[in-house]
Amino acid sequence: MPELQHVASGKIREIYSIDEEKLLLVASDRISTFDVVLPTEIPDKGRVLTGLSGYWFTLLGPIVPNHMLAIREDGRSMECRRLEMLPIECVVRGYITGSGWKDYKTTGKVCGHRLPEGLQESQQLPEPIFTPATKATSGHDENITRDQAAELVGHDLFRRVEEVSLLLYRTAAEHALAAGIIIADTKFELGLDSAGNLVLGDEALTPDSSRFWPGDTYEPGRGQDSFDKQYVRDYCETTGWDKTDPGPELPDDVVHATRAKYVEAFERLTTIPFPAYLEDPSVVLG
Ligand code: Q0T
Repeated sequence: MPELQHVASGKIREIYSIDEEKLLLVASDRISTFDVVLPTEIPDKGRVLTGLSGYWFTLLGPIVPNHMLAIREDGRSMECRRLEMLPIECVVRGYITGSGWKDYKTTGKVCGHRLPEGLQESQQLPEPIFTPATKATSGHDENITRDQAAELVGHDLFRRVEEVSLLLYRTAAEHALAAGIIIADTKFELGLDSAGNLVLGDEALTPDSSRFWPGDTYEPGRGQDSFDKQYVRDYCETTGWDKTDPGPELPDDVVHATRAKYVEAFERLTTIPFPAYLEDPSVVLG
């Protein structure tokens, strides 16, 4: 993207400035596991994630407006409205896993939510919970209480952010479950536009911003297989890698099986053949 000014880098994505009002979000084919970006890319992963985000933005647009303006011909770049991003990560959990499971086991609570006793790892919660986190500049986001989040964004806005996040998650998780995918949890990033409207930004409901589990093998009481990264994790566990940077190169069979899982997630959730997306990315925009 030589003509555009680079604004920010994530592990997987890059942001460029288009003009005063617009940004370009570019999703690479990089993949991370155990928090390390691997030296091997997964072909088309960035296109799958951009297409899925575009699909969800379209489907969920009636719940809350979003920053998407267009998906470019390359299928991996989304033109977006610039927003004033809120200083919290809007995490919703429908199942108890990850840092939520860790916090529950030690305190019986997650972000100030008192949960029933006797939950098993990966169990579905009685209802989804909003579990905000701070945006760590380096390292891991830290869970905060709803009261702390309300102090950070203001109490009135907090109530709207929580309500919108829960409704987005419920709607998407129900859609995904019908397609055989459990969205165990997800992270939204919300912002305000120049008129002060709450707007959904970032990527939404992708396997990089959520935990996707295969529905057919779900079983509480243990950690679940990852829908997208299971072959990568399993391979990495065979190598003796110590989970510090740099990670191992992936063999071709793992790359191809993993690409197929991303494409499968796209096709199950959207019911659009992935080649049709490659031909014309606007197919996800309704
Ligand atoms: C942002 C203004 O996605 C991020 O970093 C990955 C490289 C975090 N981030 C988001 C913004 C957005 C969006 N999305 C927006 N619409 N307007 N800023 C900046 N960093």
